[in-house]
Amino acid sequence: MRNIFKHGLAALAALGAAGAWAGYAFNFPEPVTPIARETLHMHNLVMVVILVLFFLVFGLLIYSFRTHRKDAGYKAAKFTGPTNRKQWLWVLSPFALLFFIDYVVFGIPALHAVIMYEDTKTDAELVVKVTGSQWMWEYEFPAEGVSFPSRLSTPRDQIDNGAAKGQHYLLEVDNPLVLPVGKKVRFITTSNDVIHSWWVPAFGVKRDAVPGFLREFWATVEKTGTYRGQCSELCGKEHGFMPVVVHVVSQEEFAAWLAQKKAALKPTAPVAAAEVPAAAAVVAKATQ
Ligand SMILES: [Cu+2]
Repeated sequence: MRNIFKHGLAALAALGAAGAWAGYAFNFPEPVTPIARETLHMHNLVMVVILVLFFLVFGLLIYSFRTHRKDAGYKAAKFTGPTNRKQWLWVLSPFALLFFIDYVVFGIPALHAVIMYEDTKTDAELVVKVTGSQWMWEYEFPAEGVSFPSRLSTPRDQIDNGAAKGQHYLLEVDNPLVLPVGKKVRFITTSNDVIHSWWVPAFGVKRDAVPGFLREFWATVEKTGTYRGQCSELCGKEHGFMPVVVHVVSQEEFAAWLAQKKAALKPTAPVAAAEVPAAAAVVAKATQ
């Protein structure tokens, strides 16, 4: 018994050691888009309300068990349902309270968040098409005729335990997506093969990339920096090897990057129907 206790303590101490938790944070990543901020706000609001309800209800239960017990001389009531006004009030008030919390306290901000999330078009200054494929992402700026693949750049040695793992192990790519800070970017996402999901936690956006469909989301990143994410829809054996890396830079740096990309890459032909390239491809195929 003593040994178990000792080993338990040692295990706890090991878990508590700072090294064991390196790379883990207690809270969510710092939100850098309006959507991420709103989502975190909703989460915090719900957590506070449900914790208050939890302690209130359990407090009442424990109080009731203690006060209304038989050996303290309490006589149980005989009624089986509410009969007078006071009893009806006791029955209906928790219902009314929960209704209010659900539809007003949570409902209004949640509705606001969902409407905001879906508003991909208002004031969007840039369109980026994100195509998932097994196992990499392809980014396209349809208006600029620029597209490029973004693949995992972690060396194979690190994956096979032949070398020490780097700081951004499995979260680094050869060609990161570059975006300007403070600009609303409309993302259009689709897939070449199976369902993938483009996810950057700090942006608060995660949207499935579904073959044959165009799905949208948006982000206005308010802070420059490098943001990392992952594919978050099981998409095959290298699902864990298609990270997302986004560099958010100033408008000038973005313009310079785009110009350099344009010059370096063979530009794709400007797409006439930029809104529906995948649909156009399907139609072209069907008419062949
Ligand atoms: Cu994937």
